[in-house]
Amino acid sequence: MRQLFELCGADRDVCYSPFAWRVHLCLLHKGLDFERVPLKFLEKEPLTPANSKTVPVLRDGDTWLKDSFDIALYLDQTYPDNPLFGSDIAIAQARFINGWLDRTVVMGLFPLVTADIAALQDAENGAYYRETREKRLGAPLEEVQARRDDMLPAFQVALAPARLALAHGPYLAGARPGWMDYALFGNFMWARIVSPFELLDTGDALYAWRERMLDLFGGVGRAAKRGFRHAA
Ligand SMILES: N[C@@H](CCC(=O)N[C@@H](CS)C(=O)NCC(=O)O)C(=O)O
Repeated sequence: MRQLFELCGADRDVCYSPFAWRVHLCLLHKGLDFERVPLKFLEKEPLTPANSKTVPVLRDGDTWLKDSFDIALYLDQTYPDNPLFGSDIAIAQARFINGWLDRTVVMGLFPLVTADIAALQDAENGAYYRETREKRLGAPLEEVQARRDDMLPAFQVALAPARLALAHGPYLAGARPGWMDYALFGNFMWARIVSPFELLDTGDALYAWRERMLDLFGGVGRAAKRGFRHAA
């Protein structure tokens, strides 16, 4: 049995964790079947076999894994066909990219949608989210998010390395998508599901890349349920 434990809002069909989306797409890339297990923030008990307090967690038979990067490495080691990375050098480079994603992209995106994420939670999970995240941000979520139009240009500039790479092929990994594409795209899935706020201009090479990514695997990203009201 293969299960992907992810994060959901009050509506269990609204699964938005950027890290879980990375793994979701890596599993599809490998052609592996899996069951999605949506969990709310405070539902930590199912994660204990992986010794984790965060999602994603992957259960692959008797093997329990945590951390999206370690899960991607495991998938390539265990199911070598159709590699996500391709070589030891690619893995080392991916570690650097993972750091950029987690520190620059996730941290840059989080303030832009932070109150929208709170709006998806039920009362108990919303209170947990607000308390932990307001401590992190040092201000009320709504106050931070109210400045998102001013913060957006800096976020778009921070994406420049990915934009430059797309001058050389349709995907960051080249002619076909790889871990790097899924890892960056997971963040756009996060934003798409939690918020109506548009991050990219239509003329941006990343906009066209995001459209291609939304179409992969039968359009799984495009079909994912969005949580905010008046969603298209
Ligand atoms: N480095 C981890 C990060 C995972 C992570 O931060 N997950 C968040 C959801 S996006 C989480 O589970 N948070 C639980 C909490 O805040 O209680 C990975 O790549 O999997």
